[in-house]
Amino acid sequence: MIPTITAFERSPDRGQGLARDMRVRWALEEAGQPYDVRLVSFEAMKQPAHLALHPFGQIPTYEDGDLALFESGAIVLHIAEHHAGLLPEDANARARAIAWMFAALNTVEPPILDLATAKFAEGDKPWSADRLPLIKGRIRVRLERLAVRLGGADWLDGAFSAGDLMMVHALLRLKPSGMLDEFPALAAYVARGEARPAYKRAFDAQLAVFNAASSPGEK
Ligand code: GTB
Repeated sequence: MIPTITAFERSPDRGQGLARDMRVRWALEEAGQPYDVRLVSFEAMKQPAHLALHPFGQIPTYEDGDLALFESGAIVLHIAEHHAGLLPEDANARARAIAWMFAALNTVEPPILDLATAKFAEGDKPWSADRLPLIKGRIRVRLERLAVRLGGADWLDGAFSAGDLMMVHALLRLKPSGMLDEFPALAAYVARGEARPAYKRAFDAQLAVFNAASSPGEK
């Protein structure tokens, strides 16, 4: 039995790996776990069949036998707990790696998401120009502290872990803004994540979906 995840039928990022199925694909690739993908349209995500899996009608979801999960963090943690390679064996190191997963999701990612919302969903609002520098300031505060903690290390706490996977993916969303380049150690950290063979396999798989949907003959 291999797990099935859901992903966008046609990703708004044009296959650049920013949608959250990417973190699940990446974790599965790191774990060496084959998986199936069910592609869903925006319409299908809001239909009862998908809402039964995901209460908010989003991707990604994860189904494995009797288990159905939503939330990319919960899915990656589940994969990491059931396969070697994404969490340390030592109990304290494991707890710290999980703390980095939460830090990525709860502390670093929120202002990064605010920036995307302010630019793309609220860019036409009269207050948008005032809000953008405030959000960028909040992101910089997080990046400064993260860069200090990373220091000259390759990964946040010893070997690469699910904490790094989540952090790198959250930071990737900043690339187009140029803000990551203000912190060369973090830009290099993200590049190290992208250079991992498992990341590349996951990226290529989701890009192939977008390319297939965009090829001539497809609607
Ligand atoms: N907290 C949830 C998780 O981590 O799993 C959030 C899930 C989520 O936001 N899913 C998005 C979704 O299904 C896709 S990933 N949206 C459809 C909807 O809500 O109706 C977010 C995302 C979307 C697009 C880009 N992009 O184009 O760059 C990047 C990220």
